[in-house]
Amino acid sequence: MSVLIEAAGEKRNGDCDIEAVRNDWTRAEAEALYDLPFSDLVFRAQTVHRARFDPNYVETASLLSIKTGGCPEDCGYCSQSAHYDTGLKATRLMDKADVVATAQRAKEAGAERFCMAAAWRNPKERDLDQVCEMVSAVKGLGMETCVTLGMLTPAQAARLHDAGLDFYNHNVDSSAEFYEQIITTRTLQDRIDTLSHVREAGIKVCCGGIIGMGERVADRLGMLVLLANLPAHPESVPINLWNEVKGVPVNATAERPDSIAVARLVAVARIMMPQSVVRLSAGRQYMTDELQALCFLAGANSIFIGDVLLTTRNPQRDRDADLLDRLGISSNLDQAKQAVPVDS
Ligand code: SAM
Ligand code: DTB
Ligand code: SF4
Repeated sequence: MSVLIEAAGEKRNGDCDIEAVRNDWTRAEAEALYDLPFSDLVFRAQTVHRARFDPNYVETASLLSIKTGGCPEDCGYCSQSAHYDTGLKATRLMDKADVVATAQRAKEAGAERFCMAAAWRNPKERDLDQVCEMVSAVKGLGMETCVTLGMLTPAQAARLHDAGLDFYNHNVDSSAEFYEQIITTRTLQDRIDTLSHVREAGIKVCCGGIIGMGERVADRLGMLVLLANLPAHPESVPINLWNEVKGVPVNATAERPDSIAVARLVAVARIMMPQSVVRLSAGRQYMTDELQALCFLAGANSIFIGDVLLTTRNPQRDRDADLLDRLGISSNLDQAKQAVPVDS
């Protein structure tokens, strides 16, 4: 295969850098990829994808909000921030037994990974004791584990690792410039510090961001450059399309990207981070089957299953199973014991 592709202002052979895992991406290169003729971009992304992944397999993860709302952070997109009146009722940390029972149901419904999320700035030691127990118990069910608890110290990351945690989710959310417009209570550098504590503890990194908050295409690409230039690429890259929440500041600026823009971004993420699993995360409720198919073609290879994400909606499990079936994509949903809703 030899396809000449214009990228970064120069003619490059489309198959020569498939093996390259780089951490020195420039915005100009990301823009040049994004602006390729659509067919060239998707072909290149699919070629990169096939070099490392089964193109007909999609990973399934399930989410649970183990501590909802009342969060001291002011993330301008989030239903759980105590800074905004979103109508959400804050809850206490769930009991371990309820978390494990929910994980068991998620496993039976076809989830490979179970991600537990808490609306904290950072976990208190007493809370971390309980989360570590939850992680060990969910791991004991034979599922991959992920938690997202806000900022961590190196010692807290080490404790989670010792409890058997596989992934820690902590997003950069957007470009450095746009980040400052949507979050003021913690800096991007705080987040990057937590990511390095997670990495140093030997936990795999899940890190991505959100589109559709009123940012420019340049911000979306700036976010991908940030992710791709981390010391090591995140093993997992969630791309969230902002799920509408009433009462938050982002409402004023939000503009949902068109389908072609979403597919282009996924393709660029796949090319820039060839070894990472790219997850179509929040916002699939707004996507047509055709757009999701295009995103899988562009290199997305993971989804959240279950009717609810944390506080917002997700497509129903049976609809996902039907879509993957029609696309000839296999997943753990095929092995699911029963077609039960994840959140039942
Ligand atoms: N509190 C933790 C934190 O922020 O680190 C973890 C939970 S937080 C809900 C995890 C991520 O979900 C955020 O960083 C953001 O990228 C994404 N997110 C939150 N609200 C969203 C929404 N309404 N639509 C899309 N993504 C959202
Ligand atoms: C991520 O990037 N997306 C997930 C997970 N990490 C924790 C969260 C999506 C949340 C969507 C908004 C909600 O349901 O409250
Ligand atoms: Fe809190 Fe996380 Fe929501 Fe920010 S995204 S307000 S840290 S729950």
